[in-house]
Amino acid sequence: SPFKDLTDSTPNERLFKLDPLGMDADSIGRDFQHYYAHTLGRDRDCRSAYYPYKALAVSLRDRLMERWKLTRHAHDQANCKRTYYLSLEFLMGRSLSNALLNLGITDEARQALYDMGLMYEEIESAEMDAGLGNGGLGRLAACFLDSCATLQLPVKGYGLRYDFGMFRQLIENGRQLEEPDHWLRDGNPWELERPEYTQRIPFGGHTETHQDDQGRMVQRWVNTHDVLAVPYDIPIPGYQNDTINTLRLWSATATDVFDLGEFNAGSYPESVAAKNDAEHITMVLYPNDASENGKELRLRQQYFLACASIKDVIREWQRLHGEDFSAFADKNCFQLNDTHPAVSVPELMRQLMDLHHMQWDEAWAIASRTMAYTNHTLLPEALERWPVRLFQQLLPRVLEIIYEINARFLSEVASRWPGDMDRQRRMSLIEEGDDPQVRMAFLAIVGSFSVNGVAALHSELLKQGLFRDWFELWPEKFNNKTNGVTPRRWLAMCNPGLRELLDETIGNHWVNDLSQLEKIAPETEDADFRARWDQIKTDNKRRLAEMVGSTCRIEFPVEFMFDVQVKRIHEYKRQLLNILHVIHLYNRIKHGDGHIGAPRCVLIGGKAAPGYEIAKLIIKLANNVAKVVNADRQVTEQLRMAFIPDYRVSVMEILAPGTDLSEQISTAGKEASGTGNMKFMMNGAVTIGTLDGANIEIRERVGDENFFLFGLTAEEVEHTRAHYDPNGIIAHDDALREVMALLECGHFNQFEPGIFDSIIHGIRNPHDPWLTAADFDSYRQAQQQAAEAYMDRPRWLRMSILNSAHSGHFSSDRTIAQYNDEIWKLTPIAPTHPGKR
Ligand code: T68
Repeated sequence: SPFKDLTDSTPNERLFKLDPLGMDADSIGRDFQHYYAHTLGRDRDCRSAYYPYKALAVSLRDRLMERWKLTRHAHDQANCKRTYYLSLEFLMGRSLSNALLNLGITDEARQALYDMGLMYEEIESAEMDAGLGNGGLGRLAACFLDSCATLQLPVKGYGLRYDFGMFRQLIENGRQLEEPDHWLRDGNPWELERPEYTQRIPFGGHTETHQDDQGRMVQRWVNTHDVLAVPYDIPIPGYQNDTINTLRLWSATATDVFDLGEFNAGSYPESVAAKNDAEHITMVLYPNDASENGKELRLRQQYFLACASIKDVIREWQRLHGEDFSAFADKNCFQLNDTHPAVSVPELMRQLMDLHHMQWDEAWAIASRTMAYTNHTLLPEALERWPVRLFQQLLPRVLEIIYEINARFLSEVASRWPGDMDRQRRMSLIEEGDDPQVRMAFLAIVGSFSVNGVAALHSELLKQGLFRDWFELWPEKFNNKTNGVTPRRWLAMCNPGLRELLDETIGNHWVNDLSQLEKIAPETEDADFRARWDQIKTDNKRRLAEMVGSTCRIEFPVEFMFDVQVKRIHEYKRQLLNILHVIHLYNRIKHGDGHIGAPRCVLIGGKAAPGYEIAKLIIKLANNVAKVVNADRQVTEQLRMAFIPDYRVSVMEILAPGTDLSEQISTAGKEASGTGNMKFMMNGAVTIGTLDGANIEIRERVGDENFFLFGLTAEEVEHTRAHYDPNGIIAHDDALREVMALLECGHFNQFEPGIFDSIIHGIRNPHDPWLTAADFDSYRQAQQQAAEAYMDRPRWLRMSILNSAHSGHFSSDRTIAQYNDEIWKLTPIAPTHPGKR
């Protein structure tokens, strides 16, 4: 200890009794100046926006820091139950504006900068997105953390600190190129390294049986190659409530920097090999959003997260309770974000038994009462299964425990359904075959007291399909938690114009009670209110158009309807259907149709997994169609199209407020929930969509007349498969036939013959799983209705206002309140900040 005398409290008092930092423009400005000039050492010659960003970020971090400690203190004092949100992905985006909003000092900081001659907007955009996630699943985790802090729930996020996040997407000649996202290059002012909480993570080796002190036979995992997990903490501020929760991200390093023996022998690569191997674990995020990749490194990442996080939780437990684990299950809950951290089930068993000397039954009673599992997909290709041989090599002790869990579980199945061997085979955690596999979803269900889907339809389909046997066995485990998004980032922060109108009309309590938006519904009948709504939307469209103009070099006129589809590129999401519709409109205009209903700007954006060839080809098609459309003066009077490169959180913050029509057009039964749909709705976009995922609940809330519905239902999709005849459909549908003819004659690939053949064959294939042709006509009609509605200004404005008004249900505050009421059962803790008194 650096302290002279620990019994004397004087040095501690001096060190830790700090005056609360000022939250006014002057105080913020003074700190900013100090960091800018003294810490960062910049002067008036510096033209980069990065250093002002950094100076402001650090000034804010100071203000978060004091509240952060108080929150930790309050949680310790309360000895409360806690939840840990385990996720391989947290798609945080930028933190600066969010920190300002949640600290309640947006205006003060802007004023401080203004006084120094700086522009906030420039400084804000100097921040890199923290892109530690693929899409919906990772962004959901980020929204959940915001809501947990806002509801003052003691919830901690655990994830990985990837050196490289989601790749950066460049478009060259219409095709996607991937570049590494080196987001940490200039440092990350929001993180706090905590080397004192480093954990040791074992890999490899083998197991052996030995006798413990009490003469019991126990297993030992020996000869392991260990890797260190170093935590980095990120503050998660609640909305103006002095609560700061924590996101703890683990970074991998070697136990030794290099092997001095190898170095002295002149073997330099060998001397650092172990370090490189270790650091590979958290080097890069796997960029697949909907297919397992079966790579050893991915399993290493999963175990690394599970082992480090559980050790960390147990370390904290021991700090407060010593070796007494009797109340552990009452005080701790792990929420598994999909099966990616499901190895936590056997890992908690391992730590309780091997490291804390518990017997199986005692350990199982704890583990199976602490874990809860959220499923995010029904797509079979996304269901994780790991080869048993990989487990054997990498995690031999964990595999033994999985076998034991399975043996005990299967005997439970046998006594419930005697002789039903087929059921035992179906439900086994191990899928037999030439290369036996561990079924991670089943492991998660066996080990959890709660299993939930992410929208009503999805949760129903889980019970009837994928998890049918399990629902029959344990119906009480299954529940639904319809997703939500945070209204702080996705309304208050990204749409300041609308925030002001809402504050003026209904006060500002909607920011953490979004159901209050209902109060603006009557305003639809007020022409002045509609005019202001219109003005705000138009301003937001201008901002969107500026971004499209500067990144795609295509002009989007604000009078046109802005029709937007942004999400990962996947066949089931049917960006192709959207493109076919653009080709249809183009074809009508070229045939002299002087009026396609409403002039339109179609915007598509999203990343394709690097190995997903068809998805990459869909991007190429979108770009080629856009090129033909935008090059034709006759067409651009009514129709324009752009593909926005490198779609990410900070891009959505511009898109959601400026969108008129939100495209949510997945094949019914395939999109578990969708969350982009909610962000658009909140910001007054009208949805064109299928009865899929949360679209169904969106339509229920907003009313049929304010939603453009089309397409087969999930049930009809399943019935259609048996007798699907896309070529018959194409032959009988003039519009679709002409679209296909344009595609097939190479009109959009004149100098690149044949490149779209696989897409064309896909549409014409009777086994097309996504039934694109089946929904085309109904989609075209719904689009026509949307265009007509758009041209009726008062009608469209009413629809737009009502979409916002009824979006309250889709706040992640509501979702998290339900997780807490029905799964976690945590008590909110309110810390008090001395600055408040
Ligand atoms: C999404 N899933 C669902 N997965 O597709 C979406 N998968 O409907 C839902 O709204 C969202 O989750 C939130 O519940 C994903 O985003 C992944 O990103 C993913 C990543 C790795 C492996 C598998």
